[in-house]
Amino acid sequence: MSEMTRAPEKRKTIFSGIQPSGTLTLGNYIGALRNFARLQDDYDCIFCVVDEHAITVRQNPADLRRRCLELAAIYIASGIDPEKNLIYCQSHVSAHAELAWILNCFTYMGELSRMTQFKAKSAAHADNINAGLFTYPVLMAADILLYQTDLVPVGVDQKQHLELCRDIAIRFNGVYGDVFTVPEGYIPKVGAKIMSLQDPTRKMSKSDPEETFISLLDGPDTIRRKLKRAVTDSDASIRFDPENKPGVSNLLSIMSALGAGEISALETEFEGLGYGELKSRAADCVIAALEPLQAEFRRLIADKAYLQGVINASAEKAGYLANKTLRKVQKKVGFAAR
Ligand code: AQP
Repeated sequence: MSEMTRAPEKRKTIFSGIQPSGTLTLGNYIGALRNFARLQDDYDCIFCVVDEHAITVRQNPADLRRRCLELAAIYIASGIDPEKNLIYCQSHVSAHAELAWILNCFTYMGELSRMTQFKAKSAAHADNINAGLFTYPVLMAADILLYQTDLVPVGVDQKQHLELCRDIAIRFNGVYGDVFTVPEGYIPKVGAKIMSLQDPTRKMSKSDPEETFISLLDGPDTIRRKLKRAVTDSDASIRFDPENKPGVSNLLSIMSALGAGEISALETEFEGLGYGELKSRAADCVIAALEPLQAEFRRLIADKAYLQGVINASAEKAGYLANKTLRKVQKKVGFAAR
C-alpha cells in the first residue's frame, strides 16, 4: 500500500483518574497531572474525576461536590485542552459501576487482600473498613478497561493496582476472546513518588494532615513555611540517598522534577551549603512551577457554568464510548439481549 492509500493509524488512548478526596498535592502534580498535558497531542486522552473512588473514605458532601468542579478546573489549568480531551466525573457515567460489578466476579479475594493501598487505608480508617475500600482496584480496572485504554499515566503508588487491572483483563480475555485492550503503565522517571514533608518515608497524600503536603493552591508564604519545616536529618550534607537521607532526597527529587536540573548536578551545586539554602531554593522552584497554574485556576473557578458545560459534554461522549465496551461485555457473559 502506498503512503497515500494507507489508512490513518488510530491514535492510542490514555485514561487517568484523580480522586477529589482533598486539594491536589505536589505529589499528584509531579507524579501524574503535569505529565498529562504533554501527552494530549499524541493520544486520545480521557481524564476522570473519580468521585466514586473518593467515597471509599468518608467525605463531607458539600466539600466533595465543590472539589469535583475544582479538580476539573485544575485539569484544565494544568494545560489540558477540554476541546480535545474528555474531562468528566466518574459518577456521571454509570457504565463504570456496572462494569466494576461484572469484574468483581472475575477478581479473587486473595488478590485484593494483597493490595498495599487497602492495607494502608484500612489502618488509617480502622472504623470504616468498607467493602468499597476492598474492591477499589476493581473499579479502577473498570475505569481503565471501559475505554480500551492503551496507556495509564500514574505515580508509582498505583503500579500494583495497574498490574491487577492487567491480570483481570487477561483473565477475562482468556475466557471470552479479545474483549479488552491490556493497558500499559506510564510512570515518570523522576518524581514518581513524592514523599511527605513530615515523614519522608511515607508518600505525600492529599488526605493527610495539612503540614505534610504542599497543596497545588498553596500561596508562596505557605509553601515557604511548609518547606522550611520539612523534616531532614542531623547530618548536614546534601546528597541523594533515599534510604539514609529520605527528607533531603525528597527535596532534591522535587527540584529536579520541576526542572532545576539533574540530581547529580544539584548535589554539586549544593556542596558546602546548608539545609536552609536547600529549602529556600526548593521553595523558589515550587512557587515558580505553581504560579501559572494557580492564576489559571482562579480564572476558571470563577466561571462555574463553563466548567459544568465541560464536564457535562465530556460525560456524554465518555458514556457513548464506555457503553460500547459495556454492551460487548454484557453480551459475552450471557446477559439477555435488550
Ligand atoms: N506522592 C505522590 N507522588 C507521586 N505521584 C502521586 N500520586 C499520588 N500521590 C503521589 C499520583 O497521583 C494520581 C492521583 O492519585 P489519586 O488521587 O487517584 O489517589 P492516590 O494515589 O491515593 O493519591 P493521594 O493523594 O494519596 O490521595 P488520598 O490521600 O485520597 O489517598 C495517581 O496517578 C497517583 O499515582
